[in-house]
Amino acid sequence: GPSSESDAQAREWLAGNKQQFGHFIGGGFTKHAAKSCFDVSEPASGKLLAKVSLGKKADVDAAVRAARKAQADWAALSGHARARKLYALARMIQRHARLIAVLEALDNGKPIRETRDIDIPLAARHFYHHAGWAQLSESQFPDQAPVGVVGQIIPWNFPFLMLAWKIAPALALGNTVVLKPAEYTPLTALLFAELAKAAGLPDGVLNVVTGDGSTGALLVEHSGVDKIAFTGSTAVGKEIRKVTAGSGKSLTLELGGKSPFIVFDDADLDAAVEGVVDAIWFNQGEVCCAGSRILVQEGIAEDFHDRLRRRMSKLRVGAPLDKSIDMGAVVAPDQLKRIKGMVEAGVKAGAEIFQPEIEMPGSGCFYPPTLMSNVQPTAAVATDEIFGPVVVSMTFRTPDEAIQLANHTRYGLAGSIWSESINQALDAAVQLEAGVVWINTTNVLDAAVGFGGKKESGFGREGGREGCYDYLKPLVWSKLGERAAA
Ligand code: TXE
Repeated sequence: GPSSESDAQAREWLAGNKQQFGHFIGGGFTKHAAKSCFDVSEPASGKLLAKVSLGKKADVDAAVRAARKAQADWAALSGHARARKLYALARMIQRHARLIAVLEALDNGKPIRETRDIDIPLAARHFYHHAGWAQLSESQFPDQAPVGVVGQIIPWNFPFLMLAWKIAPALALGNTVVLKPAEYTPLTALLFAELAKAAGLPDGVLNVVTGDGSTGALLVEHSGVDKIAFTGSTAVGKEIRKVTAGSGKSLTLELGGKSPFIVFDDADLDAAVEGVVDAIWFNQGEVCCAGSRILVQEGIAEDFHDRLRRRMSKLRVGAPLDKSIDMGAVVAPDQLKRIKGMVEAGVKAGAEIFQPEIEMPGSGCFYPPTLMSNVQPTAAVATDEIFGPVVVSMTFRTPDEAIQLANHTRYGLAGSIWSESINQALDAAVQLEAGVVWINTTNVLDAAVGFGGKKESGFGREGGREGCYDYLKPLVWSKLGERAAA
């Protein structure tokens, strides 16, 4: 109907590729590996979208070789010349925004409204922003050189945006890339490779090898890779750190979170309720910096929960291409099972559960918006990342207790504070152990601001000047002073 975005263009692109893909290496697609491939399906319907090749050692070798071959020439370009290529990529994304947005919604299950208004425009912005850094690279980083060949491994929650976060700074500063997208959602990365070629990106500067964790592990172990940039689970991040330790490879990790969402008794409660909607029901809660742990001051807890439950009853869950929905499907049956299991364990451990009586699609990977209150701070639902549309809520009495509870986590990615008192909010903000703290807002990200974690949420920054340094290494160590003294 008229309220649904058309999928015709995306289906046409898939059909044009016979719904079969090889890897993108050295400027072109390799032959589809029919004997070693995996299915990529729509989580909302279970329908097959494409068969995608499972990267083996020979594929990773070929991609790393292509990236190595291209690196010296790419780095030797002037910053201005590289900037022109990044601007071309940004414009290419804008020109094909609708196709990318629809393909992303089909592959991931998230609402078209979000891919159209958030994921894809932010990805374009990331390339524009980093074109600026390329332009300024000689003047801003005169004593730095590119790291070299970078292996980048990304998750499935923001497939296209994470691709932009990884690729844009790497290319801007003269590195070449082998990207390994997540097995659930490799399609927009393959489309991007095709668009990058059309935008005139030199062969080998960007290579995409599809596959699962075994393909990612091959990239991590590869001796021809100078740096690994990983976004994903803390468990895999720890494994990658072990494998790369002592190898000389640079490493940045952006891992999980269990970010606190603190509501003080002087907060604007309706604004805070809207904040929760953004914090945990945006992208079905599959957000590393999701505000998944509400800490609400005792005196207002009942009122706050009442308002929140009323708001939850107005959320709409449905097909990704329906423009009127708030939440789509979670990414895959495995993830749905995982969410269900964690919630059931939480209920067994004594939590109270609220799920609104809203219309839900009859089949597909859908899970309702869920509030769990009366949660013990030590319960698994309170300590472990659920990565779904489930928020837990606990109460506190004093600001000190709020900080203690907030920091009582192995993670440290983000935090959100709601209060009408600037002193109270700032006092709390500086005490939170988190890479980013928002006051009276949440999930605000920008290409110009370094994003990253503390504690088990990882290290390294993406975005802005800080993010640039993670794709550079010192070029010269000047001994001039010493010589002059001698
Ligand atoms: O993540 P994985 P999964 C969390 C979230 C989620 C859970 C499991 O809690 O429920 O992790 O998701 C590649 N060497 N997050 O299993 O496995 C893999 O192919 C190299 C939070 O999907 O970490 C994919 O490309 N690579 C998170 C990527 O790593 C390996 C986003 C992420 O997959 C590998 C995703 C290995 N040994 C999940 N094993 C966030 N912070 O945003 C897997 N991969």
